[in-house]
Amino acid sequence: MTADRDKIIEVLKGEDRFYLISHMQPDGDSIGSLLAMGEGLKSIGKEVRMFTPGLIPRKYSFLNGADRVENDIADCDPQVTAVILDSSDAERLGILKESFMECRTIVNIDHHVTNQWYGTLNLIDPNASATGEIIYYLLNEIGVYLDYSIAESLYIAISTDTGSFKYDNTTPTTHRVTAELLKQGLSPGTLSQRVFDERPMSFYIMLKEAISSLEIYENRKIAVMTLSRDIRQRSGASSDELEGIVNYTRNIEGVELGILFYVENGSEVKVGFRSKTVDVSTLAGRLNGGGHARAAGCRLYEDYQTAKRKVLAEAFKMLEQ
Ligand SMILES: [Mn+2]
Repeated sequence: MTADRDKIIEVLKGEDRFYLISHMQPDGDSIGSLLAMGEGLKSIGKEVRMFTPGLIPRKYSFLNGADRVENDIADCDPQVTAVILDSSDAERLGILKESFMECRTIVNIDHHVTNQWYGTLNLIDPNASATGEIIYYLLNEIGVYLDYSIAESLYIAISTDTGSFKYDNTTPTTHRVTAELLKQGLSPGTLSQRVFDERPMSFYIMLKEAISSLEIYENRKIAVMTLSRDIRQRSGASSDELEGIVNYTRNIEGVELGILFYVENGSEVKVGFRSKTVDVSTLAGRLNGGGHARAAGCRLYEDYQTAKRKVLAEAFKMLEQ
């Protein structure tokens, strides 16, 4: 937590113009938080532009405001307050980083324990299940009425980051906030079918490939799956459709740590970690990545075999402790 909270409330109330930015490879929390904050500030008369350095996954495009999110900025005015959401470090802003890091006031709102505190004002609450949970309280405090569409965006933010209220980051507060959101008449069944259950055929083609690549290490405590960009392209899946495949590694009985290697090319490998009890944010941190205790990731600029050797060496070390 941070002492900047009151100052951030002041800025949100007092300033008139905002750029809101969320991270690359946008997930439900980053998109939901961005749209809720954007629509909320607009509803109290603020001038708002919303940004994300990547395309919004199709399954979130129904959310109110999604069609107004921009991907680049040519005319960044450093006098406008930048509010950066759900991004543990500025690198997560990709091509937008340089423009927005020059803003005079940078408000950093996040719940990742690994957050780098790169804002001029920082509100980091690792106890919040999602950035959306933090936004819920901020919007209430600055006098925004949470209408149906804002509630829907916040519900998507919270339900995705808690894996439909299944992960250990789900707290009594999470449920209290969600209960308030549901009062707007949201339809949890329809939303979860749309966002969690229904997947494009390309996802299942990828899943089939991932499962056939399964390897088991360390007395069945570590499960590893590998996918290549080539396989992804052949399946027709977009990169956001990979989301969720990594969970299949952890869900194997007896497995403590699940790892998905996603081979980008001959010199870059993306790695996803999932665990049942061990802290994978520490593991990812040792490999210059980050994330949460049960879900984290990193990126190695090596060929697949080298990257795999390094990652497994760290993983073995961690499980021995
Ligand atoms: Mn998040």
